[in-house]
Parts: sequence; C-alpha cells; structure tokens
Amino acid sequence: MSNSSTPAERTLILVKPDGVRRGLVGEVIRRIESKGYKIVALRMLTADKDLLANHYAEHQGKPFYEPLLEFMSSGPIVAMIAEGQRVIEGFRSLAGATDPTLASPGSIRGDLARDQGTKVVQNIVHGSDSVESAQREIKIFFPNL
Ligand code: IDP
Ligand code: MG
Repeated sequence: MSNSSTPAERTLILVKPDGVRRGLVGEVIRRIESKGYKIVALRMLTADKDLLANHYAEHQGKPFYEPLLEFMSSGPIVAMIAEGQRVIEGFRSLAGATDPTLASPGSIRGDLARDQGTKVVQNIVHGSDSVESAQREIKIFFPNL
C-alpha cells in the first residue's frame, strides 16, 4: 500500500486475573481485533512474583506494590502481543484510565470494571505505555520472541 509509511509497533497486553476469573478474555480479544490490531502471540500463565517484580519494577516502593504482586499472582493471566500502527497508544485508549471508576464508558475498564474496595485497583487489563516498555515487557513474557 502506498501510504503505509508508519511502521507497525508491538505492545504487551495482559488480561489480569480479575479478567480471566470473570470470563472476559474473549471480550478483551474481541475489542483488540475489532479495532483492527493483530494478535501475533498469546499464552496463558500464572505469573510468579519474580516475574511480576521485573514487570512492575517502576512501581517498587509504592503503597500498592505488594498488593499488586499479590493480585497479579492470584490466578491465571493471558499475555498477548498485539501489532499495528500506533498500537501502544491505541490499546491504552481501548483500555481506558487506570481507575475504573473514572475510565470512560466505551473503554474496557470503563465498561467492565469498577472499584472493588481493594488496596490494588483491579482493572482487567495491562498495556505497555511506551516503545521502550513494550520491548522490555515483551521480553519478560515472550523470552523466545
Ligand atoms: P496502568 O496499568 O494504567 O499503566 P500504572 O500506574 O502503571 O497503571 O499502575 C499499574 C497497576 O497498578 C494499575 O493498572 C493498577 O492495577 C495498580 N494501581 C496503579 N495505581 C494505583 C493506586 O493508586 N492504587 C491502587 N492500585 C493502583
Ligand atoms: Mg503502567
């Protein structure tokens, strides 16, 4: 195609344990695919705390850090790589704001999550926030790619 000059990006998406427990894996994938992004890798795993400490290194020391690791290791998650032009910001837009109470209706978090009164916000999905984070996070969950 003549106008496909922007290179495709890749992002790391997680369906968190709350999303898997509530049977929302298909709904999350549906929204990613309906938007037009391509899922190029996918796996289900139960993450251990070492892996999560690496993934969430930027949050070490914050009050929600331990509850976050506890929550994220509480059950299976689904890790995916999605690909497409500007997929990093595009998926962040599909996901909505971190706080599901404030996330816009129409977004994954705005439509499917709410405050549960827990120390850590349970908000269905994770998406990388920059090219650098995406590359780092993809290596953690897909070391062979
Ligand atoms: P993001 O997932 O929207 O990128 P981050 O600031 O990277 O948000 O935080 C990582 C995760 O930690 C969030 O998705 C949420 O589950 C949790 N979290 C973030 N900020 C808070 C907070 O202030 N209180 C409780 N949990 C939080
Ligand atoms: Mg983040």
